[in-house]
This record gives sequence, C-alpha cells and structure tokens, in this order.
Amino acid sequence: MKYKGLSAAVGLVLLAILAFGFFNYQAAQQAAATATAIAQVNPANCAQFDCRPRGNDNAEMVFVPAGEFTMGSNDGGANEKPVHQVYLDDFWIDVYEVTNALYKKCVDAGKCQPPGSLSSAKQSSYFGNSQFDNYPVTFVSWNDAKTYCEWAGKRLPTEAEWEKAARGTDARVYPWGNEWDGNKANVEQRVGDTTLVGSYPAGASPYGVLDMTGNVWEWVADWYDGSYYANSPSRNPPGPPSGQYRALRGGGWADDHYSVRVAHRYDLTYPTFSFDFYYPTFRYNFVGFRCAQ
Ligand SMILES: [Ca+2]
Repeated sequence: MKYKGLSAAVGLVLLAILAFGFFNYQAAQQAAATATAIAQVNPANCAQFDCRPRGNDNAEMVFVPAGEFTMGSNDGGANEKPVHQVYLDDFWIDVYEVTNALYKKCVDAGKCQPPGSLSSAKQSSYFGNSQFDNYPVTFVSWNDAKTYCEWAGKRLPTEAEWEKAARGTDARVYPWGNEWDGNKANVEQRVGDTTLVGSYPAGASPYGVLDMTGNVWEWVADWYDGSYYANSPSRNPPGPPSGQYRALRGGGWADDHYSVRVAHRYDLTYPTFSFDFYYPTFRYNFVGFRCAQ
C-alpha cells in the first residue's frame, strides 16, 4: 500500500514534469515562429515606390522608376572605374533575398536543384528547417539562381539594375548613405552566419530594398568582366556577351566595409582571390540571390 502510494506520487510528479516540458516546448516553438516572420515592408516606402507581391513565388517586389544613375566608384578597385552614367528602363526587384522557404517550393515543384548543402556556417540543419524558413537560401549556384527566377516568372537583375536598386541616383557608398555603420547590415562576422531577411530596416536602400549590403552575396545576370565599364553601353547594359565567371554583388555576413560597398566588384586579380568563387557553378554558405522582373 505504502509502495503503491509512493509510485502514484512519483507518477504525478513525472506527469507534471512532462506537462511543464511540453508547455515550454510549445512556448519555444511560438517564440521561434515569431522570430522568423519577415519584417513588414515599410508602408511609407511603398507609398513612395509601388511595392507588392509579384510573380509565381509571390515575393514582395518594389518598382524602380526609369532613369539615369551613377554606376561605379573612384574609391574601389580598377574594375569599378570609370564612374559612368547609366540609363535603365523601369524594373521591379525583390525587396528581400530569396528565402529557404521560397526556394524549397521550387525544389518541391521539381524545377530547382536542392542547395549544395543543407547547413549554414553555424547550423548543421538550415535549409528545410522551419526555424530558418525566412533566412536567405545559400549554397545555390548562378545556374540554380537563374532557374529559380525563371520558375518564379522573373529573372536575375543585371549588374546595373542591382547597383541602381542598392544606391539610388545620388552615387552613395552604402544603401543607407555615405557613412559606414556596421549596425545597419549583417556584416563583419558580427553574427557569423546569415540572418532573417529584412533584419536591418535602417540599412534599406533609397527604394526600400533590404540586405543589399551584407547577409549573402547575390548573383546577378551578367558575365563578369573587370574592364566592362570602359566600354559598356550607357543604356540598359546587358553585361559582356560571354565570359567565364558570373558577377556577385553586395558582400556577405563575413565581409568588411570595403567589400560591402554597393559599387564593389570582387577583384579577380587580388592576390588571395579564390578562383572558383565566381564560376557559375560555385555554391557556398555566403552566396544567395534575389530576382528582378
Ligand atoms: Ca545581400
């Protein structure tokens, strides 16, 4: 009898511990769900520049009006010179980097290849883990990015479109202005991994595009040519007709303030350059993309 009473009491305590654990688990799940929701697009920005979900992936896009902007920089490598005026027709661009959840839809539809790895710098389970649904997809090649954008009824932005969307028409150095502020982007190994897309609203570009500096490097449509600016057309430059490498823009979570300038083009002659970096098949944990239309 005494023994039975004791085991009942132990049972009750165990039940209480299990219930407590379950509710804690639920609370943690809810917190995780809250933490991974994408920040709302700034309504004031959408009043100035039309923005809305577009394409088959229904990703938020912003309208960039036609007109000239200043491309290139005198403060970077030779491949950023000469500074020149470029006219672009109007276009739409994704406000956010393409996320794991969106890319997974393309994989599930049988159109896209899964990323080259399901991990991130710090997470062994990243792609396919719902906790990271709204983080940028990584380990995608230029070919993967192109396939996704086409599946979404979009395309990769040209290098010129990307730079205009990032800096607007006043030739600024960073999306938010000319002064460096490492708190306005996921850069410099401060986090040491990707962050939820749109986590740095103070770092928005003049059109309200987010994470143009840092988080993940972004594939653009063009072949890479370090001397292209010397002879590129002044209207809607499409990039070189052929090449070996594709261009990546914006720097990533590991990069310093020099590499995340919006005019920055990775210098292929730099002594420590890793020559597989720009190949269209290159996949790594600091490379992603966004689409244009
Ligand atoms: Ca980025």
